[in-house]
Amino acid sequence: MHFLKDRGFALPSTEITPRAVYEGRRVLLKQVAAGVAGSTLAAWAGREALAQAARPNKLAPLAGAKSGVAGSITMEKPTPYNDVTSYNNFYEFGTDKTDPAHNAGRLKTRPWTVAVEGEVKKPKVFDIDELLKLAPQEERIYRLRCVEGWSMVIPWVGYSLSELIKRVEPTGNAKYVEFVTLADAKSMPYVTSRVLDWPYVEGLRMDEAMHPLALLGFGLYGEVLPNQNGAPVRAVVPWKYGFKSGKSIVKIRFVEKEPRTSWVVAGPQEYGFYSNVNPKVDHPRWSQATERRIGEDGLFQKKRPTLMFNGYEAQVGQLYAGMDLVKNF
Ligand SMILES: Nc1nc2c(c(=O)[nH]1)N[C@H]1C(S)=C(S)[C@@H](COP(=O)(O)O)O[C@H]1N2
Ligand SMILES: [Mo]
Repeated sequence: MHFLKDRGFALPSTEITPRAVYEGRRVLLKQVAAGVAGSTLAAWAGREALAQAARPNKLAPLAGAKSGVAGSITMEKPTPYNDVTSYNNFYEFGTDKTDPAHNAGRLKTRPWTVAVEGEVKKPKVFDIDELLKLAPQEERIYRLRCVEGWSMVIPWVGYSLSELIKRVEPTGNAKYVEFVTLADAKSMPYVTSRVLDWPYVEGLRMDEAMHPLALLGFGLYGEVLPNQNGAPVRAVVPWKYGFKSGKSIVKIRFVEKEPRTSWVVAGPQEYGFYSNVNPKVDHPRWSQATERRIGEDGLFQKKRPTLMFNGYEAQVGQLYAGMDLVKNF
């Protein structure tokens, strides 16, 4: 099943995910029968080995007080640390799920600055250590639902993005926020590839960005972010598909027009700007009705139903009142 890997460069990410994983056991068994599942199983076994490995060395502690933001602590069981940090999407480091864990060690997270600019009264280049202390760090336990059909539960450490936004004072022209992430060919082997349009760009409408659940994340499991999870700072937007949550941010721009985000550029029929988790709107190539929870069990774990807005409907539903969510997918 070599071909999946070889075709990787020509296709959007989701095609790279072993189909058997998201289509379930029935398809996998069919493929086993056809003799093509070898590398799917090998990839899965390799990832399992990484996930089971003892934690190498702990990262610097980053304490977060339990958040009081409504809906910010899910009662679901957090995904084990080793799964959260060994099954990743961070295409700058490769397209296999274990590539980021293997390759992101080269990323240098100090010195690091985040330029906040555009339609704001107080533009500023923040040093990462200043940004870390801008507001009290909180622990938020969020579900993360990838557009590929898997999910995790991650105890993040960070603070509401709105804390930063308030301080830079957006002008009346600021309608959207654009996140630009690092594209450094020296440390990121895939930014010279054509997998995506680099740098990785994502964006939110201003009211979405101001929602208290939208997080600027600096850590997980009480420690600073591992590089593969987007160190030293990333966005975490729990009601949207995972790709909206850009990793290793270097620039935050306030703009008037909807940003041209990397995934919309890559496949506008498949990835919309809104990307709200929605079990009723299928991806053109697969259903979004269910998801596989990483780390819970083996490859044959029963799927869970996917929830509207990833379970955050009570908190964020109002942002989309009156909008056609099939058109604005
Ligand atoms: N810069 C950057 N950010 C990114 C990605 C990426 O490839 N590059 N992948 C996205 C996708 S598809 C997902 S599902 C989440 C995964 O976050 P995690 O690996 O920490 O679980 O990161 C998102 N942020
Ligand atoms: Mo994703």
